[in-house]
Amino acid sequence: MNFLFVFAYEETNISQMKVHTPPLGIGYMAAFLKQAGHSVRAVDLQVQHKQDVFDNMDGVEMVGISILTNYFEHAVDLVSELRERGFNGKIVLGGPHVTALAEESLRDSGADYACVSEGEEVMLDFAAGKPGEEIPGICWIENGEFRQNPMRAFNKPLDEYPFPAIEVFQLERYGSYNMTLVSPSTRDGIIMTSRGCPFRCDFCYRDDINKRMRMRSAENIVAEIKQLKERYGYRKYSFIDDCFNANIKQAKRICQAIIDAKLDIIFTLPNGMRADLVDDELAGLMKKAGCIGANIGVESWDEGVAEKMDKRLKKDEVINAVQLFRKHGIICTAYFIMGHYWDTKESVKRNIEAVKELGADFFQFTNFVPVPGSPAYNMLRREGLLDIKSFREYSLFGSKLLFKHPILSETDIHSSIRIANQKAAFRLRTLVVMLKRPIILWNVFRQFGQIMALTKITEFGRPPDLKMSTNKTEA
Ligand code: B12
Repeated sequence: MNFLFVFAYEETNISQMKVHTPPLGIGYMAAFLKQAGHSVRAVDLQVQHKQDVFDNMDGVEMVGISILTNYFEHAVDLVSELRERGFNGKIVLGGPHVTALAEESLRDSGADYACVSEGEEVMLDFAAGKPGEEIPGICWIENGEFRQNPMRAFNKPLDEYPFPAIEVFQLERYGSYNMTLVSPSTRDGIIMTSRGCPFRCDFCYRDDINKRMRMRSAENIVAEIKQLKERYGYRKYSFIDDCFNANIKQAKRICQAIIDAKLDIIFTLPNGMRADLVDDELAGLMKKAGCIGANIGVESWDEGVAEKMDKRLKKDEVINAVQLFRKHGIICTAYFIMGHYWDTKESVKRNIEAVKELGADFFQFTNFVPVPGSPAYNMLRREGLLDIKSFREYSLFGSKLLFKHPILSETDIHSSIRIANQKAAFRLRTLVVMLKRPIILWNVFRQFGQIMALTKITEFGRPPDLKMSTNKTEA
């Protein structure tokens, strides 16, 4: 069969900065299909124009669209345009947003099928000619009724999966996750060493399958890196697991295998690691294996709020992890969420104080967005507290307040983010880190405009102490 996959994105937003990386979900599905002898094309709208979709429709029998929440409405537009242009093959939607909101996704888009959770085996079933109505993991609308087949079991070991077929993408158009740590021309090799996460943080998307963690063997990961190196010459890698060190022994095994194989790579861990699962041995092995940057998901500097978010981290554990990364020379960024439903004026102030107390190399403060498929989203929806007019409003940076916060207003949250980011940017530590690593200094200089816009640090004018308003009418 002939398949075309599309990664939904905002047409007007095609980045000149090369910060995007190839979507591995499509890469994996393409690998399964190609292995079974089918023809697969892909258009990634992060780096390509929508016209490329229409130009690639020749002979296509099924279109699969991969969707994250904030690009859902772009996917809806694409479905309509495909139909208007006369495509009458099946259109199947998938990805985290669709898994979380399958019925709404089908009703709002008019697509034929929605895939819940992972799509590799689902697509093989389609390719084998099975009707969607008989495929486990598939949903559809029939006579106005939402119908859903049972979930799949996903028992196949990850080591038996083919490596993602990234050749379906225009690889020269991509860049690196870590624009500040590497030279502008760097392209990342993207690796998923595991699927799923055993933790239950309430702001994070989870489906029934990825509550369970599945791991690849260290040997299998090394083999993929070797292949990427040989074929594409990547030297820098991003391991984009939900949580790289969710299993600390496995994280050590992977680093050790990279060291033993003398791969001579560098890598970063863009997603939040667990601070309570970092020890001296792991930080040392990470460094030896080539890790240049690691991020820690702190989320709140108020242990009570961290507990309510189900993050359950102690400040001591975070400080310890940061010190270990610093000791071993790994650049460490701490992620914080501002304006979580559980945040109070005091907890937000505490987050700002973390800049002084934690001593991470960099900080990233972003506003809380209730992500469909996360426990927080489900809770807010149940309680009737969501205030979402369009999924286009979803963005970690400068997003609208998408729910009724009992205490904080949108302005409170945005100004606290601004203050925190200002404090984080203008520190001796930042200066020292930049002076020690000229590439960081150069990147900051190069991207000054974007960084300013992102952190809104140009918008001074508010006193440095937080003057919060109360939003009692909305409570
Ligand atoms: C890399 C990544 C990104 C990358 C690009 C996405 C990409 N390349 O796929 C970037 C940086 C763009 C990104 C952005 C965002 N991300 Co992100 N990201 C990820 C991350 C870490 C890995 C994605 C990945 O490669 N997964 C591995 C592959 C194998 O899984 P997959 O992509 O889900 O695909 C499988 C299934 O979903 C399904 N599938 C997917 N597409 C399709 C299509 C069809 C037709 C079918 C049948 C099946 C199918 O089958 C695939 C194979 O099994 C995930 C976490 C995770 N573990 O997935 C978060 C994740 C996808 N991101 C998430 C979020 C929330 C975001 C943001 C929207 C955050 C925000 N609110 O701003 C931002 C958008 C930022 C912005 N302002 O633009 C959530 C998604 C929740 C949601 N409801 O959409 C996740 C799940 C993190 C989390 N646990 O909360 N992200």
